[in-house]
Amino acid sequence: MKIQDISVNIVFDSRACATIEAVVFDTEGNKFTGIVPAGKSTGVNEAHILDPHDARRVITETVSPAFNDKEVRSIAEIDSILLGLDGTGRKEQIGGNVMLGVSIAMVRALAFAQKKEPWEVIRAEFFSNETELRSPYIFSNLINGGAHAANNLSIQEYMVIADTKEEGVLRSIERLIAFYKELGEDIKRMYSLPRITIGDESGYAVDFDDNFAPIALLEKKIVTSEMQRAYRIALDAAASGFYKDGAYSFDGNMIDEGALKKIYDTYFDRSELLYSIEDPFEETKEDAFRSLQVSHADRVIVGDDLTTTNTATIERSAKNGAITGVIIKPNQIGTVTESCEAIRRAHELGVRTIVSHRSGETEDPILVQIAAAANAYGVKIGAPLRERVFKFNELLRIYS
Ligand code: 2PG
Ligand code: MG
Repeated sequence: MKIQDISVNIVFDSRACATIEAVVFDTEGNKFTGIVPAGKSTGVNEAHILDPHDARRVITETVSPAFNDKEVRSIAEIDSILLGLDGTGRKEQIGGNVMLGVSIAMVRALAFAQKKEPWEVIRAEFFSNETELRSPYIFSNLINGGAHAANNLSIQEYMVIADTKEEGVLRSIERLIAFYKELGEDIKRMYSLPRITIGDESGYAVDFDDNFAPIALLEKKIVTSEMQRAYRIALDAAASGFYKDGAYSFDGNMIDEGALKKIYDTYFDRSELLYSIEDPFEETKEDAFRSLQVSHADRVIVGDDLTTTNTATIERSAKNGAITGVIIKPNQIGTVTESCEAIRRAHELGVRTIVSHRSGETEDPILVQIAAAANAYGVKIGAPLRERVFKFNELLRIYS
């Protein structure tokens, strides 16, 4: 496939913040796009993001000329050109958002040229050992707190992990939608609310009695609706968001790391269905992650801000015993190639991979294609409402 040139549209994400859509044209006049989402609870080591207007200048002046009239054959080749144009670890020169938008659009261009789906092209290049197509667990964020909601919860996300394998993806999503709607009615009744607010990822965002109350509610609802075989519970504490000067702000108190660990211990003891906790401590406190993982070897501690989709960091944290699960967010690292390498290494180390959206999302569903290519353990895609539905729909296109 031969590239003609690359341009960019400034578009808006689900929080109405400006982001970029890279537009790649091949020499036959076909056009391919890639849109970049944005996080709010971001890790300090995430790739540098250029302001969309600067991104437009960089694409026009630097990136497009590098691809002009260029024959490209693989994702790795394209991404190595992008990485070469930047030359910095944190993508400070051309920006992680510029790289990712172009990288995604190029995957679509390659897929079109080969008359394949994006996941097939990604698989052929990075995951050729995967022979079957296994649908991922859906991590669906039904109750929002932390930076994603204006309520009293320190913990950012209360998710159900829906098993899609037994009943198939369509039936699982139908059931999840019904569960989500009923949960909203339950919360209204429980707290006598005339209406219910939702957060950035479409989960319910009301005040609760304390940070455990949403877990208790989900556990009870799963059991009463007889979904124990299909649903477990996952948290994303996103603890850097409620950490300041050595203490965590939790249930109205400032507490230290040891006290927070004890609280998580009781959560695991009180909730049989609680399976995983993402970023339980501030993002540099790897020892605390490890101590929680060691105490609960049958549960999964997940790195996100801790690991920022960086292969070397994932390897270090996994070898240290700090995590047995990891979040993969392409825009934390910058290119599709680096995201796939991170997944590949995680799988080699026996770490469960969960390919994730950002709280500021768009209509671009590439994360689902990457998850399908890799047979990732899970996809983390919010509650089944509003713009979050686009990722559910992409699952349906691939798996049903
Ligand atoms: C997270 C993400 C997505 P954000 O912390 O895992 O849920 O949030 O995109 O705001 O970083
Ligand atoms: Mg997270």
